[in-house]
Amino acid sequence: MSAVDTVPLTCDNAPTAGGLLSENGANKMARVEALKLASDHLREPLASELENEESHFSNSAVQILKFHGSYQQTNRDQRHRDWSMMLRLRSPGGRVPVRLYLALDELADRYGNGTLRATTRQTFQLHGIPKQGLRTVLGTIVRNLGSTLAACGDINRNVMAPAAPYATAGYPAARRLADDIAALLTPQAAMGAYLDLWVDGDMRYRLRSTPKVRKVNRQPTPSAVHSGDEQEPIYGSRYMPRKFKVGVTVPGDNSIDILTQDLGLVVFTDTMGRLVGTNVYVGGGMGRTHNKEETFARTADPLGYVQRHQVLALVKAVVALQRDHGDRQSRRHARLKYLLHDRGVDWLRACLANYFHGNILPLRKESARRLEHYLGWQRQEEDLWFVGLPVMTGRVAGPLKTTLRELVQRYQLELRVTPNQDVLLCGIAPHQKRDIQDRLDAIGLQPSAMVEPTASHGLACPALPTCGLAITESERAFPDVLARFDALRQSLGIQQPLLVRMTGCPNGCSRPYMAEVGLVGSAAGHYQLWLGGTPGLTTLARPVLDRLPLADLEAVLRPLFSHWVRTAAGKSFGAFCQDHTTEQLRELLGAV
Ligand code: SRM
Ligand code: SF4
Repeated sequence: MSAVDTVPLTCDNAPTAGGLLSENGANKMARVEALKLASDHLREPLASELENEESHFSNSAVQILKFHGSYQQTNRDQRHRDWSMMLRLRSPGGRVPVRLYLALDELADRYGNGTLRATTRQTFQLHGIPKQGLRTVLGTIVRNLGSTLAACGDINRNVMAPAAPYATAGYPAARRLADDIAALLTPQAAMGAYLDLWVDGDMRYRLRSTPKVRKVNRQPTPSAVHSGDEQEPIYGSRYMPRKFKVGVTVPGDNSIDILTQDLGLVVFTDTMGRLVGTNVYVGGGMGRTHNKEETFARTADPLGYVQRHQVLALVKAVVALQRDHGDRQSRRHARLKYLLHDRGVDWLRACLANYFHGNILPLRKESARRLEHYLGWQRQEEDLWFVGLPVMTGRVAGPLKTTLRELVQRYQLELRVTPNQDVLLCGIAPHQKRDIQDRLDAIGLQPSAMVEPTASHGLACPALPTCGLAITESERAFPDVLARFDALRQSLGIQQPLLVRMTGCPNGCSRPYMAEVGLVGSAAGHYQLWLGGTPGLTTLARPVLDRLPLADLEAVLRPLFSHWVRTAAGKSFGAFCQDHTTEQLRELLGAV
């Protein structure tokens, strides 16, 4: 009998059992909950500590700082503690206006480590900002129409949507819906604290609501949706139990990795491109911890189809349900995916009835999912083009950074970040194409070099030296790892592309558990090997080896790859792995 069979389908107000997890987890959770509650809607002790001369914040202020879009980090290459801040923006659908991009480019040079990093949730991070520079950097971002509010912390994160600026096939509707959801889930009281801290309370920089959101907020909602906190009606004063992630896309375009989102929406439109409704998926998530079986990566469950005028109400309802029922005793068990796992989608559906009075209809049929990367030159609309530029591990540095700045400045091109850590330069007039391509040629981005079979799909998280949770290298090792995969493919005559994702720990920031080959840092120089994800990001991969020495990559994978080309020519590697049990895959690997 599964855990789901034993749980009644009632929707009480008690959170799910969190007793599975360690004392430590529970203590930490209680501490973070208390800090949020005592923070005066995410103001203190951050505000006070910003005024002191210390090089770093206390642990308590660090927890609140996250909600403002920043993590305190140390450079792990140094023996001494070398404090600095990472800053993460929020940019729904990955859109970065010209003025903001130029400001970020300059801030990275003047205050940061001279690079920008495109993230797997479609925004930019700056690394290496000293505490004393934080106010200037954050204030400059806000004054240039950017925001970092709620980019990190226990709250709704950056809303994802296909980055491509296509004007048809539902793309504009998906982008608009992502904007609406981002506006709907913007914290209200925390926005006051945010503006006070970073731009002296200048309300001109308030994140504006959209007309649709204002309309929805005026409509009567079930009382359970309201948190009971008048200043922070959606979240309440303890905000979410844990991070919450939403992604929106169109049928067939799985660039946003929809099954990994807490809440995923697929838009359907009419012949005029207007939204008619969305398919809804709930309870995806990647984070796990090695050797803690109670933590796991999970793909989202289909919930059903919701009509246009009910979509935002449904989004609010799911957030409110997770706010009230997500586990606040143990952070390791606090994501929506654990509610789904423990209680099942039928329980969720029943519970949702308290929060949502609309109709959840049967799922609509979608076309097959593909990981769209939009690299190279593509038509945006009748007389406009965009060009997708591959950015290895999302790191914008050196000649690429200089060229991007020049192109954005000269042609005033909006930039968009893709979930594959690449950037699109948008709104290019036909007569500008030649000069732009000439400049790209000069940094090695000839059209043929923009789409490489392995690199154009690969992802790696930052890991060392900035990430405090990294066990192994990831970003710094990845170019070499990809080159080795390419050499292996070539030596075996393999034509098919390969989707490889790498991380420095099991938290899953580059969504490795959806890849055809996932390398997940497990010990210095060693990686857990996950196989069986598919090119369209439709299936969870399986762990096949716990400690693959990176040095032995070719020796271990060559026999399996040879078997793939011999027996399943034309099939993707992921599909080939799906046809085999984990035991069979292990037997086909070379000796470790
Ligand atoms: Fe992540 C924590 C980087 C996307 C799951 N993630 C971190 C931190 C902040 C480390 C920390 O807590 O101290 C990393 C900062 C590293 C650095 O030096 O910059 C970090 N995560 C990233 C980014 C930059 C990786 C990248 O290669 O781009 C991504 C920023 C996204 C953004 O713009 O918002 C990033 N992180 C993700 C994703 C993918 C996604 O959202 O689509 C996931 C898996 C999906 C999910 O949430 O389930 C992800 N990050 C985590 C987790 C595990 C969460 C969990 O439920 O267990 C942690 C650890 C935590 O929260 O405790 C984490
Ligand atoms: Fe850090 Fe782990 Fe995320 Fe990589 S996967 S950025 S090592 S938390």
